[in-house]
Amino acid sequence: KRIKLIEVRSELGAGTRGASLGVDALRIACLNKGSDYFCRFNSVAVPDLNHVLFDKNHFPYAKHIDSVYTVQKNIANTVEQTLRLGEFPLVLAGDHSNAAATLAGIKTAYPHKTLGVVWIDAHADIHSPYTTPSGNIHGMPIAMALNEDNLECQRNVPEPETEFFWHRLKNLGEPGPKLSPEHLVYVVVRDTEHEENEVIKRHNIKNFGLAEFKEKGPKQVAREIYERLRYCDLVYVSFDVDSLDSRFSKGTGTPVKEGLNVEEAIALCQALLDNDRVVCFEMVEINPTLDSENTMARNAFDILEAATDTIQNHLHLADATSRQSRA
Ligand code: DIR
Ligand code: MN
Ligand code: MN
Ligand code: MN
Repeated sequence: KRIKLIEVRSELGAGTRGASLGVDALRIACLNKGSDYFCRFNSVAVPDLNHVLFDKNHFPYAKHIDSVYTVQKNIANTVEQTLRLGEFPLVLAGDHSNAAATLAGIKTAYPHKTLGVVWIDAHADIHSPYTTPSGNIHGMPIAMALNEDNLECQRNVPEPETEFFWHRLKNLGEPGPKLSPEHLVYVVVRDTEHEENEVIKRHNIKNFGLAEFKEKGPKQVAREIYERLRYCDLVYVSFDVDSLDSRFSKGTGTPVKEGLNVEEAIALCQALLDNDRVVCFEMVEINPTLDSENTMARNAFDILEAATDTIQNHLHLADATSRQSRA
């Protein structure tokens, strides 16, 4: 079984421009560190529609949602095909809205399996067009996956065209929810709005906050996450680089203080990815236009490389075991 890199340069869902350059910033960090990382894996690029950022935005409560929908269909198909070919999709994406499509692709490849999600992020990304304060779709992928409008906390009245595309996005791939709330675990979420807090409370979604993370350490946190996800057949780990403390993540659209340091992020990813049920890993929101010396991407690349090593060791072990049982 091999890793396949899926590169998604869409930044339509972000509020700040530049996340489309994140994948290439990682590639430059790789070259400058003298690593052969990007030579070791096959990669495929999903088309982006970033040119529409120069057009008028017609959807104030879900900016460029028509184009986001087109991009997401392609991502979901690519992830699904990668899994069907027996490869491990490792997604490197611009803004985090794309993660909803990754999830839809996994669910389409495995419609009868129960999916668990580990969301490592400063943000809960659980807004809908009815609650968003910004209209930025990167704040909405978890709501898409849960099929959650959170009308209890409605503050916007989106126009019918927005509702049309929102409905389509929630039903991407297999119609209906891709995920149930008890199979979602947040790590270091710390910058949420009132509407998000309400829906998190209503569904009783667990967040391992920074204090709990520091107290327990990455290994114990990973153990407790897998204890919570024990009924899930498959696990998907999504890593937003703003989970890092803003001292190490200046080059992201919405940095937040009091987050992980690079060593903690590496240890957490290693502990989580050292597991047979993980079917996909993703890294998002690197924006090299916001820092100097490519610091964000250099930090992110160290995490990516460590995470990938863990995944690869695991895939090799699984291959060896299946060879043994065939023999
Ligand atoms: C905020 C920020 N909750 C919003 N979200 C971010 O605009 O919806 N998500 N930055 O990554
Ligand atoms: Mn338009
Ligand atoms: Mn995010
Ligand atoms: Mn975030």
